[in-house]
Amino acid sequence: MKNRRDFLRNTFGLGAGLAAVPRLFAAPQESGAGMDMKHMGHATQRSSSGIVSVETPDVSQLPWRMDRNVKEFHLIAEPVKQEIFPGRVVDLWGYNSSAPGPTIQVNQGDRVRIVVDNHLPEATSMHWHGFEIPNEMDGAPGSSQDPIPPGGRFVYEFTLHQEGTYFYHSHMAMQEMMGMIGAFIMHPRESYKPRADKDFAVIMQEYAILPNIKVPNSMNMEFNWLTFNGKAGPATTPLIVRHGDRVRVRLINLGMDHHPIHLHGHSFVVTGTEGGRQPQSTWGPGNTVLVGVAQSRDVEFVANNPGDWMLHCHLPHHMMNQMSSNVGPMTRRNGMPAGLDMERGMGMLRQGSATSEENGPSLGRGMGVGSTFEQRTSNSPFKAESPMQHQDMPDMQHQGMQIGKPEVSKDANSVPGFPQDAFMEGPMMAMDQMVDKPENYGLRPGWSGFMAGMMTFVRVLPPDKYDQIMELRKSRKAISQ
Ligand SMILES: [Cu+2]
Repeated sequence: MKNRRDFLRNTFGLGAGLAAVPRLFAAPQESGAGMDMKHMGHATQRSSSGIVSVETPDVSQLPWRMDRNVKEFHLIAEPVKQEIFPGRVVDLWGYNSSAPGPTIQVNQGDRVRIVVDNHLPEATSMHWHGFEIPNEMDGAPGSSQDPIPPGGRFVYEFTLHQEGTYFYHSHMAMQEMMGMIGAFIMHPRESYKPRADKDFAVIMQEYAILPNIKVPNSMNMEFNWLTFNGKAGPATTPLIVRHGDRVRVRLINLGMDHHPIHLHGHSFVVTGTEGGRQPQSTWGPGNTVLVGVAQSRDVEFVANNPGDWMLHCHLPHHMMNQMSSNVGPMTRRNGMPAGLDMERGMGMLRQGSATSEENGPSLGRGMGVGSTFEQRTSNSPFKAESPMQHQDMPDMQHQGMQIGKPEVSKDANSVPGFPQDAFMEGPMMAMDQMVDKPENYGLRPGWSGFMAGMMTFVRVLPPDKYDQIMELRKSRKAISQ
């Protein structure tokens, strides 16, 4: 892209800035019914009205059946085992065996019925976030309905006149922090203009789960597992697009933090919020969008820059896995410190000020251990007996990890602050084989050592490489069936 005018032309669809790129879909018919999603799988499909289905990498699509003129869906609220990272299976609560729950896609104007069964050990209630529907269908427990008791069922039914990126979630606050959310896409009657060639949804969640624990601490105020569609990098599945595609990414956030989502190598425009499509007059170029709690943001860009581009939350701690104050020091201190009581674990002060010398370190709170006054919580030089200190440590394999030798200088241990990323990012953490999948095919060897938390790729591929990955995906699916 040469200049801003080109950017506007490409991104706003104001001209043929991409004439050299072959169109891969037939010319659309702008009229026609909404999309038929009965047979939608992972691959993008375009309806007669020019609308493409939304892909939610790592999350399934919820099937539906027609009951006369009503689209009927079935959701089961239940405890789930979710592998958020290779080998890290945690106990979450979600829908239909996944957290986040499966994605629902409907058309503007649809009459929709959603049967919700509660297989949780406690009451729940399903809220349809941002839906303009009758009050008794809103899912607000105690006011618009009685909560659904364990073993109970509630049938929601409404007509949807809106369009945009919505979501469903439990309206019980602690259950939200156990994973209970799913995307709910309302396709417009007529395709948005300009039309997208690829449409993705990414749900952001966060959990506080200490090492060796499987259940999130939903009471915690700080989080050490950050996920895109239920996976932490490098287990996230890249978004695969063709060079020249117009791409829409729908970002949805439900948690305790706001996430500045940043895309490398491209400028995008924000085209929609949790309230639906925004008028073009509001679109301005950017590369980072703050997705606040309970918000969604649609961004669109023309994938005019080939390569594997990171898409990630830009909060540094949200690009890490299993962060807790004891993870770094654990490798070089004796044993693991015990957690503290809840108040101190949450960083609530009992005396003094937060910035005082004795309290300062405990601001790395949340996991409990960071609040232990007696222990150093800053990164500190290795102890003499630490195996990590051996610079000549041979490359080794540990549970499928590649574990290469990090590059550190000879005097590293004498540099205040060392280590920062030396043992948390890079060859030490690479696990390319463990996260092998068609979408990762052809990434630079060792790539996985630098991906964690809310990180994934937008892979802008030439047509032949794109087709190759789609073929791999198909054959992989055939094998697994
Ligand atoms: Cu974040």
